[in-house]
Amino acid sequence: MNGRRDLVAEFRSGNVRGLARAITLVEQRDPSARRLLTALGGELRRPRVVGFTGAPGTGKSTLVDALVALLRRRDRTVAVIAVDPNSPYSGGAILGDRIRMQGHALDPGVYIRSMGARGHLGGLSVATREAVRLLGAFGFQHVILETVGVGQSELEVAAIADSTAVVLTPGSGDGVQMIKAGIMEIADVFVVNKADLPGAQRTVQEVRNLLSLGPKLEWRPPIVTTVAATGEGVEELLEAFERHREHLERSGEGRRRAEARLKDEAADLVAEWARAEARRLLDEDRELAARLLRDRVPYAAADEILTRRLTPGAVDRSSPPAGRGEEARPERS
Ligand SMILES: Nc1nc2c(ncn2[C@@H]2O[C@H](COP(=O)(O)OP(=O)(O)O)[C@@H](O)[C@H]2O)c(=O)[nH]1
Ligand SMILES: [Mg+2]
Repeated sequence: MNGRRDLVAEFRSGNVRGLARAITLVEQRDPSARRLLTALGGELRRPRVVGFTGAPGTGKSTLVDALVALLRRRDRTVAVIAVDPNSPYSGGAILGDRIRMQGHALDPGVYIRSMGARGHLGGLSVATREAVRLLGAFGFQHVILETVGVGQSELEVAAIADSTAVVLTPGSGDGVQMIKAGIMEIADVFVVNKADLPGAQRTVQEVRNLLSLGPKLEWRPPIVTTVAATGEGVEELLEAFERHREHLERSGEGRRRAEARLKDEAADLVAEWARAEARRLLDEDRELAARLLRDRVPYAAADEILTRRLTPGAVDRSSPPAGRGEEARPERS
């Protein structure tokens, strides 16, 4: 129940607990997080953000761990967020990852946590973007996003990151799956990890063939082979990210993506708010609910909610209007 000043002061003090609390508030979609982000407005520095996606077990966490170690050897600070849309749990890393990442546990230049969905439909990508913003404001130079679960998170992480690596392993033969899932499009870099296992070169060739089927783009995603377990190839991976970053700057694609990200985020915030408001009105306004049930189709009710609530300033007007349902939680404290 700390007030806004405390939260801002705690965050600015550089204490990692302030950062952790702020990210938890963001994750809970607590309005005080938005007030913190607004207060930090002038201090927001965009960190370099890379994302890792790929099937479970391909070695993403091991790779991320090796990349963190490399960045630390170069005196860069780095935060890792494990994004798990299927998990209601959060606040700590998945057990296996936590054990692996323990080498960095006492290093203040490294921050690691996972973020789960906590039942907020669509809220995870809004929350992840805000967490990235907080990490940048806190001073982290790099942020690494790792997808934990499978599903939507691949595309969401790719939409947030500057550069996205798709991690494959030898013999996984999932080329067709990748095309189906739209994974080819989101890869800025391909990683064939576990190159110590047989078949790595064949997998590289498969990806090369798949790429040659696609449109000729200005940026041809490089294919980097790694052995995450020993750190082999991780320097090359970092170089590939750097080259992609230079391409983004040179081509104007980086600016285009940054603009798209902001538009996405604004639209997501409106959608998130509107959905919560609509649910609240439908739960609280008995007449509205009765009419909806009588209509048997939702269109008139949806229209009415829009005309009642979609007025200028509504997004910031967090006090609930007339009709006090017991479920209504005051958003202002
Ligand atoms: N042989 C081999 N095994 C690896 C390599 N990288 C990771 N692994 C192993 O693959 C398993 C899954 O790794 P993990 O990083 O948890 O995969 P994630 O689910 O994609 O995060 C673990 O047992 C790792 O030790 C590698 O380069 N070679
Ligand atoms: Mg993992």
